Amino acid sequence: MSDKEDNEKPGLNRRGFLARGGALAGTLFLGGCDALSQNSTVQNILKSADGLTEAVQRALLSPDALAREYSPDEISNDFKANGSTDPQTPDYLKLAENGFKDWRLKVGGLVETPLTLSLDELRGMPARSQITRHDCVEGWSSIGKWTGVQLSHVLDRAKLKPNAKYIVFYCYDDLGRGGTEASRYYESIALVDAYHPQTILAYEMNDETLPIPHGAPLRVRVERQLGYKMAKYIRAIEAVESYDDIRGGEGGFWEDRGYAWYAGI
Ligand SMILES: Nc1nc2c(c(=O)[nH]1)N[C@H]1C(S)=C(S)[C@@H](COP(=O)(O)O)O[C@H]1N2
Ligand SMILES: [Mo]
Repeated sequence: MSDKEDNEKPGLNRRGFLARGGALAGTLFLGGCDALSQNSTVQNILKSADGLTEAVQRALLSPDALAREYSPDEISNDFKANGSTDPQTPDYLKLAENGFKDWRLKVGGLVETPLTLSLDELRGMPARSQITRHDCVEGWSSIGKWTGVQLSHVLDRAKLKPNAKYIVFYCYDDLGRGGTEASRYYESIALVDAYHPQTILAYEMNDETLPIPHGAPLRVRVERQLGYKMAKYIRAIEAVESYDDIRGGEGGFWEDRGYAWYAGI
């Protein structure tokens, strides 16, 4: 665990929370002479400092916990497709026309080795499958099986620079209908989520090639997060130190329109 969670969002800065917890505990122990620790108020505070330590540990450990995985018979028959389901941008249509043979994933930003990967190259990397539940903020859920390469493999191949803190996904669909780069879908996640074992770049859904409504040719699955974090129609991945200067500055298409950046579940 590093500064991955140091995401500068009010109320969500686990590091800040830890720092404050440590300072509080330190103050109490420094003042902890016998007479003081007999005092019931002080005892209660000491107890709550224990609770605080536990809360800090939970807060620090929980990002690594796995999302529940389901059995094949629990897969939804009609997994809902949401948001963009049929991108009409000219570059996307051209790629779709020949089954995404010319599609390439660009991996850049704060990396030692920028990459350009074809679907075959991604399929040639170690694959992971998982059956998980997708929860959309709009209030629906569906269970599906996803197969792809762990994002950590791709990032390790590109070798992140030490100052990289977030991974940004740029998509082909112009959900904002602005007709420009700026109105296309994008998302960002912290490194702790990017390196989570269930965070995969999926090219298959339910054992079939990922269909267009669900993000062909490649979408990310970030299983501990709400649906809008899981960018579909990915075209590029960028490692950045901050997303303040990207588009609306809030770290994602929906975030720029008021959604929370951290959508952990
Ligand atoms: N590029 C892109 N990614 C996207 C969206 C989108 O509109 N465009 N919608 C998001 C939302 S709100 C949800 S719930 C999921 C929907 O994924 P699905 O269509 O596979 O159900 O994709 C997310 N990723
Ligand atoms: Mo969603």
